[in-house]
Amino acid sequence: MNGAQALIRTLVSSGVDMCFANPGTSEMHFVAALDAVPDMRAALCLFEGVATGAADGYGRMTGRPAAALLHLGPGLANGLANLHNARRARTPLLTIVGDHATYHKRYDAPLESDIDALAGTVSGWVRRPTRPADLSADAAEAVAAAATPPGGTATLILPADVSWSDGADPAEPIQVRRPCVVPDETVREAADALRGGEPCVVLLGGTGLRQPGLEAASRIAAANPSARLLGETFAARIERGAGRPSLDRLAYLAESATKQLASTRHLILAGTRSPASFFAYPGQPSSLVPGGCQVHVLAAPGDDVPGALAALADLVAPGAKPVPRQLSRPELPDGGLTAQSAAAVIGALLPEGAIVSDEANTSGRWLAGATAGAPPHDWLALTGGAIGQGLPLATGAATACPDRRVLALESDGSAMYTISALWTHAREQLDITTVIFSNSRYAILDLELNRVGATGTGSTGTGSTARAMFDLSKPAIDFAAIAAGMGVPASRASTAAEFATQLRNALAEPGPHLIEALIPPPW
Ligand SMILES: Cc1ncc(C[n+]2csc(CCOP(=O)(O)OP(=O)(O)O)c2C)c(N)n1
Ligand SMILES: [Mg+2]
Repeated sequence: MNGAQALIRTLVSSGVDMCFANPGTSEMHFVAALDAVPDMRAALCLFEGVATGAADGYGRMTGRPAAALLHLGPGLANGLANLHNARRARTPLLTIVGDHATYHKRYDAPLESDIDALAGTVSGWVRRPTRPADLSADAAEAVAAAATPPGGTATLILPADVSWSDGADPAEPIQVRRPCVVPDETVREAADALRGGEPCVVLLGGTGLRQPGLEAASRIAAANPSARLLGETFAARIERGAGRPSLDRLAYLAESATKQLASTRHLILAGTRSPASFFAYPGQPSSLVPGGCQVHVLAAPGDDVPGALAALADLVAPGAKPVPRQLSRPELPDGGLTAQSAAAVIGALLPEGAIVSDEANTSGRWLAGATAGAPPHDWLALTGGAIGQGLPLATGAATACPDRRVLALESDGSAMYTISALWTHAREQLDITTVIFSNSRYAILDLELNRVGATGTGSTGTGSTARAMFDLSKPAIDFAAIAAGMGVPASRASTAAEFATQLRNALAEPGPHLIEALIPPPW
């Protein structure tokens, strides 16, 4: 059989059976082989950043890699920002980048570029098999590399002639090692810190944010009054809502995070790294760890984080029970639509088992509080700060979990980066309701302009060239029209009541919907 067929058979037997693709000529034999191996599903994405973000969403929800099929260096480059977000989320993900035939590369044809260099920025594993006989074994290794805890992106560069030539056979899957068990002495060190009675924060991340880890952490906090729990600021996936322990997140703004951590003497890290300010600001510290605070790494992201938390709970909270959040929803609000009233509507209507893709940016300020007591749901955040993640991520999550409702909460500026994801929502008839928080600004940048101290340079007034760089109102972006143009039924809401009616209807109907929530900017 040819390389492409053997490759796809190897992927399927290794557990990779979903491919988000934007192919070109060099990938034609891969595309043709999809007909020969019907167990591999494929979804067409109209921009590579949609394909990579969708593979991220799929991997976050299944724990298994999806493949993103991309076209040479430029295709990979278009997908890099969401591969960066996936790397930060530690999502298992397989990138397959088609390349020129091996013998063609030296002619420096127009699409020739340094794919290895691009792939190296996001992948710990990059390989370019040069013979069909090697391709399947390399593919099995690529899947294993992507799935090895804590998870990451592996890139298989696929020369066109390796894909089209005969002489390939499928390879056996490679067993992936389990997360590392944390040594007893590491757990004891954290237990000593907790028993000392000084103010302690347990900072949870990665797999520590699923129910078993949260329950163990909740036991620890219940039995140790000096201990507080916090979740990392931008988590790949949190299981939250009624029946699960609730968790405050470390704040995005360094000023607020510094207050949250002030007076902490011991910071116990479980599945995350030592916290740092998102950006540097003149005169502000980069590390968020307060002076005099000792950092204890209970579990690194590739470790058995829930196991380490359970072992710690058994030492310092033997009889304690986790404290589940009670079901409580906000009242449906009246009046004008604002980010705050929209959050209350979402909290009031969020369905059980929903998956939320959160790229609401400044409009998301009230969402955590409004949804904390909603029925159980998953929350997926923007992990790497590269905007344009939310709509693709929703694509992948909905593909992975067809029996669950997906809610994409999107700010307007971010939505525009990868807006063509809506077309894939429609083409695949995915159960995704997209809410666009249309504040007609890059609102966060109004704030950041002040925070970095750039306002002393003449860029203050609303009529200034600098402020105009954040204005999305001239011309106004008509998201309802854009969505309708891509086959997604859409509506606009300018009062809280309209928004509630439209959201309720959208969540009750199958297939994709978009609601453009017309809200004022936050400042
Ligand atoms: C890939 C990428 N490009 C640019 C930026 C810089 N950036 C951060 S926030 C932002 C604007 C966000 O505006 P919007 O999505 O409308 O959210 P709002 O601030 O209005 O809530 C930009 C351009 C980024 N973070 N990532
Ligand atoms: Mg905006």
